Amino acid sequence: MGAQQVAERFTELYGTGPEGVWAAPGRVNLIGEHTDYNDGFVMPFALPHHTVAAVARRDDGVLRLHSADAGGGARELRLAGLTPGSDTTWTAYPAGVVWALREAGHPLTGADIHLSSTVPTGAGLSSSAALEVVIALALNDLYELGLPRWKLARLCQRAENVYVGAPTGIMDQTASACCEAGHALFLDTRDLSQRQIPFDLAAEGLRLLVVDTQVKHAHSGGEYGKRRAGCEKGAALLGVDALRDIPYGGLDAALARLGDEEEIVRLVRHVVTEDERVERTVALLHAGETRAIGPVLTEGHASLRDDFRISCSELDLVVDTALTHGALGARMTGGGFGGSAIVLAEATDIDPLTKAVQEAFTAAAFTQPRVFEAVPGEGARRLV
Ligand code: GAF
Repeated sequence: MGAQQVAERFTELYGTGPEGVWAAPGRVNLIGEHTDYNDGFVMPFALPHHTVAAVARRDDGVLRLHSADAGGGARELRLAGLTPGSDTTWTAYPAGVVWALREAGHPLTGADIHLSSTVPTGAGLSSSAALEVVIALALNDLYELGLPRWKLARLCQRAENVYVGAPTGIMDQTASACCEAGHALFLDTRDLSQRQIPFDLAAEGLRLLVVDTQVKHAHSGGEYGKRRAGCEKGAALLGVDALRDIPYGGLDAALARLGDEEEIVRLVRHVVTEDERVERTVALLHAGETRAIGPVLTEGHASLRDDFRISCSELDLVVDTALTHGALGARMTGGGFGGSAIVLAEATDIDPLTKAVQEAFTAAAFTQPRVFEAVPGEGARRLV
């Protein structure tokens, strides 16, 4: 839905026009999975799919929220009554951002908000971060808070961790807030330093597909938190602040020190090797060897499947089918337990490869996946 339609719907709902309209995208993570809460490296890029918000300030301590994608009328909340853990519906995300901004000392007095999104939900493509970041950016502009993008991302993460109760890292919010069109974002999640890496696959005759398996996932469920707790236990056993501090060259020695802690060994091995894969991907792209990142992506999938154990039959089927039909590389993307896979392939192989994946899903009696091409889009921005 375009900015004008969202603004018109806002006017129908609330009786007056919005003060502005903003957009924030979902993301695909090229490589660097479950490294962000280990202070490691990630490399997402923004999708063209985004969440649009029409917003106007209020001065009576009331927050009204409406979404074109959820049933029902506008939900009305009192700012003074916003309480972490009190809301298990979609409104917890925008309300959580308002809560986090106020808790950080920013004197918001209320808002009317209407939202509309094209980011698929539960697909591992960061619909939650898009929702948080669009609200943060709109309120930052309207209330003239002057917060830099990385800080907005941190506040959105706090909303998700504390208000919503999902123990996620900083990647998705930073991707939505800071990505640039035509680039992937190389982010060091320890200090949030960033490099925009040119990523123009079409110019090289390549394409990248997103295959949404339609298997829904949720990070407030226990498995994501268990992996995170396991990584933190690994860091504590090894005497480091975070697994980022285990150098790739010191991995074998670190694993030997973990002895018979088999599960921790697997988690540590994934995180340390995944950080190395991100650095290798950056080096290959820098050297103009884009095709050579394919096998790195595939290695990443094997590590997530066998060591981190967060893949599922549908994701494995996408990866295996794509590879046997000529893909250069393929992996699950995002938090796992369902969601989406990405496939890097020659442009000329895309149609037969897509057909092969669809046929494999039919043969396995799985729900048909949603397949689309991902081209790095713009980060969050004001539209009107
Ligand atoms: C989810 C989380 F929100 C991110 O912080 C990150 O941990 C990702 O899973 C896995 O890389 O998207």
